[in-house]
Amino acid sequence: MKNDLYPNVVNITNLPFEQQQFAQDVVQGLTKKQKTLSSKYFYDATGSKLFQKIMDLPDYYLTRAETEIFTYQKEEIISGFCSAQPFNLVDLGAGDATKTKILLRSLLQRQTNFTFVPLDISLDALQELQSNLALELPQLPVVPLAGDYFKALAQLKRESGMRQVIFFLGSNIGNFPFAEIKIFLKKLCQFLQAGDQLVIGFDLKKDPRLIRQAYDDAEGITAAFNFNLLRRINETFTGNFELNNFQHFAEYNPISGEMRSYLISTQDQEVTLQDLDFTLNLQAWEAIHTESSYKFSEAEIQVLAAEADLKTQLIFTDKNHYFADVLFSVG
Ligand code: AVI
Repeated sequence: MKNDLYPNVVNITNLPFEQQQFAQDVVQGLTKKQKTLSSKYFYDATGSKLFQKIMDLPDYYLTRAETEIFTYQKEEIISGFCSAQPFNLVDLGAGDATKTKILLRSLLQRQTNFTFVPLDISLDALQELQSNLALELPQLPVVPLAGDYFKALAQLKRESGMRQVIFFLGSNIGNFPFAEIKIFLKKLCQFLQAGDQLVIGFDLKKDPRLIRQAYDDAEGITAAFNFNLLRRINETFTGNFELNNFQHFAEYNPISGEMRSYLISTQDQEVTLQDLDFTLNLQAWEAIHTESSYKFSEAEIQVLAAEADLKTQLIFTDKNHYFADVLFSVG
């Protein structure tokens, strides 16, 4: 029996609530002519561990470049947003907040009046971060918020005279479909007022070979990260994706700046997701698009900012000019 709300999915209402959106997205994505799966489902416990490993890989330059920016330019970054007025430092998608902690230490040394608000979809990651901060920076005021970015931001209290400084690091902005970046920034601005600020991490356009290598690393960790999505679907919906019948493939388009990752079916095959009464037929060499990671030029960043009515205040880059953390002001 089909469900009116989710016409492509059978018996979806029998699934636990948190799996219903996942089920709908999987079936809709795999029913399209050009098949897709959303990269937002990479991050279960195994996927998050694999992403931690990716961030330490020699080929994945992004984390090193942004850490370099934070390490060597922390005082300049802090001077760009710090004020005598109290503020919330909101870390969107905080994870383990490794890079943010570099600034938090300096802010505490300066005896700044601020509250750290890590915001993450994963409650587990937030709890781990909170206990870690209690040990490492016991004097830091922390108000963690769990959930979807905008739902969690809506809960954020703004006492009178308080400013918001929002961090969105790690090139997470690059994982939105390009048309949605502008929409995301505009939506974010709805939570902000004149005087609030944003720090966004952008991966910059560079030698295409370097970019491609970062998403198809020599150790095969990114491939495992991509395959984990099929493993997660098998586990969640009693599926029979045979991982050996797929290939990880990554290609970069130097004009659009889009780094695309795929899972390619290496043979004709039929896959069943039992819990969803869903059967998928794949032809040999048919591709499932699993992730886009956009790269930007500084000019493109300026255009995006102008479209969202943000004013570019300062641009910080690493010595290789691989990555940029940009400080914007609102209003
Ligand atoms: C989380 N995000 C910014 C990473 C990226 O670079 O797009 C995810 C990732 N995918 C493959 N490697 C890393």
